[in-house]
Amino acid sequence: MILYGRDMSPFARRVAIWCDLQGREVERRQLLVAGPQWEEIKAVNPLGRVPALVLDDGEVLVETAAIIDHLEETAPEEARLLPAGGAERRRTLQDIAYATSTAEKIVALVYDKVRRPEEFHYPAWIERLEGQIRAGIQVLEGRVPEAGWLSRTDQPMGGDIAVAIAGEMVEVVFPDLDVGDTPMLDRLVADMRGLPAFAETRPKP
Ligand SMILES: N[C@@H](CCC(=O)N[C@@H](CS)C(=O)NCC(=O)O)C(=O)O
Repeated sequence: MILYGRDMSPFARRVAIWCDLQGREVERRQLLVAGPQWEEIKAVNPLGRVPALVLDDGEVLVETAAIIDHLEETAPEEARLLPAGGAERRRTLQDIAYATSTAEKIVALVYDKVRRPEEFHYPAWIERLEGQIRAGIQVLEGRVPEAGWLSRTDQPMGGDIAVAIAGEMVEVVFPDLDVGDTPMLDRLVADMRGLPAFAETRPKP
């Protein structure tokens, strides 16, 4: 399989780590969704968005949730990273949902504050995004247990991957943004750094 998208994309990174924890081999194409590399991405996903996962038979999957759905459906039961059902699955999907919302706002802030020329900045919107990121990070902080994994098992699963990616991304990309105290989230990110798949995909701004 070939995965399009850089580690800087919290969504592409999630797919990369998910594949690794499931023991799947994936070739990475770490292309930027801007400049000349965008053409290469558009040849795979006409919308020019990542992640895009090209399966071994050439089929292209887009949208993180749809890609993860495929990975889960085709993995042997013991390699799945989502609980099968009930309250545990619901809780994990909500961990992922809050992490996704937060990551979307971090990405939006990158576009509005970093990529957009300064004369086109819209301060009220930037302030709104920063407030949403702060709120999202604090929701995630409240969902991380004092010890152990979000999965409540002896290993990290899908919720841990998504939440730790959002927590680390804000710290790497916007180190000066005040998101409040996050001791639980910091502990989770530190624990996740023990996994090569997480440590080796730390985004480089
Ligand atoms: N809902 C999408 C979001 C993907 C997304 O926002 N990707 C960004 C990179 S982090 C992208 O492709 N940006 C370029 C664009 O949207 O034009 C998913 O989960 O796959």
